[in-house]
Amino acid sequence: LLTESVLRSRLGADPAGARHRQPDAHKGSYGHVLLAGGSMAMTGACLLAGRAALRGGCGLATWALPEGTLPYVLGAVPELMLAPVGQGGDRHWSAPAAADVLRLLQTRDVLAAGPGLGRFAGDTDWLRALWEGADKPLVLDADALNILAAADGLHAWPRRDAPTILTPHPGEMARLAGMPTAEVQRDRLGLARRFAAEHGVTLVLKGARTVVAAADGRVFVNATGNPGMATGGTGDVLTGLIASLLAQGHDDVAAACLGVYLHGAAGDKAAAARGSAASLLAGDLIDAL
Ligand code: NPW
Ligand code: AMP
Ligand code: MG
Repeated sequence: LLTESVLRSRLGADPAGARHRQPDAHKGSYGHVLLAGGSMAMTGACLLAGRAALRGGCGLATWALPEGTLPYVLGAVPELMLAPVGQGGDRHWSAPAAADVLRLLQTRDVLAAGPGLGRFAGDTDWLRALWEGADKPLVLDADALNILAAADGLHAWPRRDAPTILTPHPGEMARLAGMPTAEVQRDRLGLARRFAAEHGVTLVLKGARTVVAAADGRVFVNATGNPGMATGGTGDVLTGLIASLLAQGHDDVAAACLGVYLHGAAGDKAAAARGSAASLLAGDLIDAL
């Protein structure tokens, strides 16, 4: 069970919850997150992930987005840097953009891909290029997981040398594992443990009582969070937060455990402040971080 006292020491926070920052720190000291995602109708996902990454403490965050969507997001999150990729005018991802993402990653510390991506021609090639080419920690969420599932799963894909975190909700897990959602929910712990070990990844199976499974067989259950978090965009916030913790040097299992704990705790704090879980917005979690 993920508890506050265990995680507080891992996070380097004092008893009041404040996180230590070196007095002579600069923005390069805390890592640079690269996000790849977004499409014309789902620009919010990476705006949320990017803001969550910065609130999570990383020094810099860049969002690689289809070039044609740039005018629609300029200034929405001023702290977030924007890197237009793909063919001129693209409002959705295209397969050649994988090379652009890998080029950007050379000067960043972690890649998180998937939020708001949608499906596009050549998407399996795109994801496979990132899977094989990214020599930094990789977080896959949302549509990246759906692409993975449609590509016949991970069986035929090589093991990655760098850490890999997958963050499916039960619907995405069902697609990945090739079973109905109800079956995923029947044995969340067992399924997460088997999947992580079989594929050599850290698996974050989201939903009430999120399960984190490490490739070495360890399994953690999170107790923070509330049903108010069942609202659009909260998963995108988690993706940005986990990427941020990776960029700051936490290993994959620690980043996943800390991320889900803090994400749920932020949801609880935000729901209490608002007085109603039902009114919670994903952005409230970011402010509560
Ligand atoms: P059902 O209905 O039970 O059969 P999808 P998505 C299931 C982006 N977003 N327990 C459930 O299935 C994302 O980043 C953009 C049980 C549900 O209907 C993605 O790119 C936003 N079942 C894209 O949208 C804000 C559960 O999964 C189905 C479950 C699509 O992502 C919103 C839905 O999953 C969004 O984040 C649970 N706890 N949770 C933006 N502002 O830009 C989920 N399910 O079909 O994969 O769609 O998650 O909305
Ligand atoms: P997503 O479906 O990708 O937007 O992710 C939803 C996020 O909200 C995940 O982090 C879930 O664990 C969290 N969440 C959704 N419903 C609940 C719930 N009933 N209790 C706690 N957390 C939840
Ligand atoms: Mg999601």
